[in-house]
Amino acid sequence: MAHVYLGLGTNLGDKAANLHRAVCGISEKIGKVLSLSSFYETAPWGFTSENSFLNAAVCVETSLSPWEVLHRTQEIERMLGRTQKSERNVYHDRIIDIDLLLYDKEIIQTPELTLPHPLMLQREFVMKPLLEIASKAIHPVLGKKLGEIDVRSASGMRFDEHK
Ligand code: PH2
Ligand code: MG
Ligand code: MG
Repeated sequence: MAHVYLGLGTNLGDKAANLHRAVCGISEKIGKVLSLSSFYETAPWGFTSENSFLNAAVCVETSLSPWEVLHRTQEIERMLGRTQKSERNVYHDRIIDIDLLLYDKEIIQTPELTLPHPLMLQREFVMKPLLEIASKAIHPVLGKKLGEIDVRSASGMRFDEHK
């Protein structure tokens, strides 16, 4: 069994309901949800929108591979009505977004999947909920517990420095 941390975000419709539905889908299709963070209202990051976000993080125990987890999260996104995918950091409003943040101590760099999530340390909307449930989880690239990483200085790092 592996532990996978997922980041959830939504900025359309009934956002709390969207997060709850995503957590249900995750427990049905990916594995046992061991922890769920609080829901955080956050300002859109990296694009302009009138719609604020609700963000959360979950820890899931799974027997699936990272790629199977990725495909299942995409299925759940489609099930909840997501149509558009972000491409090359051009973001859109969305019903639900489920991102893989950490999968045990796996370091993976493929066009389809990068783990740990290459932008997680730069994003307060990811780190706030994640630190609530995973301050003792290890960031395998930095070799440190998340709670021991100086997120302020890490957020100044360039994308490819901790890829
Ligand atoms: N997700 C993005 C881009 N910007 N901003 C906030 N506040 N929350 C998000 O989940 C988010 C974002 C890309 O997936
Ligand atoms: Mg995302
Ligand atoms: Mg995504």
